[in-house]
Amino acid sequence: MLYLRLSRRLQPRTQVGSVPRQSVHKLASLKNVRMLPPKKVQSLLYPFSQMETYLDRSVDRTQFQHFHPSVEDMVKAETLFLSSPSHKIDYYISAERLDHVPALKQPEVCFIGRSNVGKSSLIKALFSLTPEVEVRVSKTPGHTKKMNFFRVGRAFTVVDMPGYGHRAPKDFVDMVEPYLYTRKNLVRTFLLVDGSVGLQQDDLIAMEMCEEIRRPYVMVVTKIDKSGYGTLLKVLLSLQDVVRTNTMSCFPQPLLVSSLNFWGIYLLRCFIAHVTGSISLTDTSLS
Ligand SMILES: Nc1nc2c(ncn2[C@@H]2O[C@H](COP(=O)(O)OP(=O)(O)O)[C@@H](O)[C@H]2O)c(=O)[nH]1
Ligand SMILES: [Mg+2]
Repeated sequence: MLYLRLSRRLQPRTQVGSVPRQSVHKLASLKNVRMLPPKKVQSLLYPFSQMETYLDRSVDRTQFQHFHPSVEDMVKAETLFLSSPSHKIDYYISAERLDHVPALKQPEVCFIGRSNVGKSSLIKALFSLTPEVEVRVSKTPGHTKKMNFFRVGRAFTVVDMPGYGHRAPKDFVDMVEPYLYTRKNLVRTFLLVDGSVGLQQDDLIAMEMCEEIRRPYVMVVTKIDKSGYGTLLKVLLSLQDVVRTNTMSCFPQPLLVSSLNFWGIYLLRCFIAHVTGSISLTDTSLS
């Protein structure tokens, strides 16, 4: 009888009209990831490490490891991406115009890049511990026409931006550029480039714009699951070259991610937690 009552209690409740709880991906949390074979853990946590063996000896590795937090730091950062009654993570608001953007005090990070580069998918992967946060991922390019704001408790906000390039240059010029110039609480811009196609003309223009704005930004290479290491290394080295020779405000280390299989998601969570001042890193030996 007691067993029956207990098991009934432990079963998820589905009320009429309530939103069914979505399941959390098994790779969303480091708790599960750390139980995988060490090589797999290494590639999920430090995606660059799997490419290192293919890199010519003459290439300086340290430029790819400026930010190299410990696993413990990543665990600390992960707790910020877990919603709780005292630390609610939710979709907050969308803005179609700059004057609709809410004034917020907490630090903010934003994701920009060409349409279809994987901005929304990346934000979804970052929030995968809280899958009920609604992040729209489209099959058609240029879907995100609004700036979408997500609140991570009182710690920081994350903004998903309309893409540039295919069919969406106007939104970008009208909204994204003035936002980047004027947003006071913006602490970092993540500029995404598609690792399976490499730097495009539009990406170079976006980098130029970020340079003009002179606020700190970071290159993020997306969809690294799509191409082989050879192609990816070529993309990475040419990007590194552009960053080294043409930029002042860009973080020297591009971050590698795959939202599909979670490579680099834990490192990026830790980077965001760090730049928003939400955690202090304990192990900074390589950072
Ligand atoms: N293979 C792969 N596909 C991805 C990845 N991230 C996004 N995509 C796909 O790329 C398309 C565009 O993604 P989306 O996040 O909507 O791009 P956005 O326009 O920049 O927001 C979708 O079909 C995604 O499923 C990734 O890491 N790997
Ligand atoms: Mg999108």
